[in-house]
Amino acid sequence: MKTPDGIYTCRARGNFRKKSQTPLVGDYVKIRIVSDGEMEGYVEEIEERKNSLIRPPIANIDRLIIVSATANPSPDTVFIDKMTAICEHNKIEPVLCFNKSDLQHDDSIIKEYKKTGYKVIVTSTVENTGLCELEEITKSGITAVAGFSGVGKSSLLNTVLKNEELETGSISERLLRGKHTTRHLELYPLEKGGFLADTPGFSNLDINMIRALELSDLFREFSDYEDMCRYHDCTHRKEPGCAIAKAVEDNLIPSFRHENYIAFYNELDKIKEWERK
Ligand SMILES: Nc1nc2c(ncn2[C@@H]2O[C@H](COP(=O)(O)OP(=O)(O)OP(=O)(O)O)[C@@H](O)[C@H]2O)c(=O)[nH]1
Ligand SMILES: [Mg+2]
Ligand SMILES: [Zn+2]
Repeated sequence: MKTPDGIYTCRARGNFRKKSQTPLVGDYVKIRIVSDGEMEGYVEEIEERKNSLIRPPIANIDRLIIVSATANPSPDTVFIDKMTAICEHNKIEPVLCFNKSDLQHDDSIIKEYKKTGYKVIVTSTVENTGLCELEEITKSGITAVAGFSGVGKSSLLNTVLKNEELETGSISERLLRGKHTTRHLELYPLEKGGFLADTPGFSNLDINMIRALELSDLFREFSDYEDMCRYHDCTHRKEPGCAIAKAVEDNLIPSFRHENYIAFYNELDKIKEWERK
């Protein structure tokens, strides 16, 4: 735990486990110092969280940069759209980053995402492009990254964190020896006051905490149209006179965003209230 007097190594006390509460990276906590010389203590209390995520497991962040690679591996809209919905649900600002723009790729997904209203940045740590924008976005507050393994999260953060050297590695190195992949989540301070969190890559995402009826509010670009649906209780799936479907037809909303919305809605609609996490 970081304190004005330095960093203390802390254990969580048993009473958190009873309350099934676990301290997360990013938590503000009260600690009891056990040994000043050894800089050891116990976490006594977790302050109320502004927000928290299950994946990556972090609390109190201001924004989440959802990192995809333009190629190798190619972007996955299901992952991106689940992640943006989870951010909206938790009132965390999502930023979409498409890295490895130096590789041969198809621009269409990037163009489509620009229609959603989310901030989109296109970067390459090889050609050093888009990195000023990344620096600008991360200069204040707490920023975490999320994305598949190998998309370049640690490489991107290294360009902003001038005096840290986060582990990075090629996909083949990773598969062969399991090396250079990020294994733990850590917050790194920036000179100007912000913090950056590097996180291990992951691909499976649960959206069970979201209710089907809430979902359309979590697709930001839908808000411009949904008041114009013929039925006020339109779920924007197959109803006649749906303004979302019309906006998709008019190329104002990406069709894959609407398709993902429908798939997520149908998935969430099947979940019983007591099954929710
Ligand atoms: N061509 C290209 N390769 C890149 C770029 N950025 C990173 N890489 C390479 O992609 C590989 C993976 O980069 P990492 O930064 O380790 O990826 P990561 O997202 O942190 O991966 P995990 O820690 O496993 O989640 C490395 O070999 C990097 O050199 C880029 O802009 N262009
Ligand atoms: Mg990494
Ligand atoms: Zn509708």
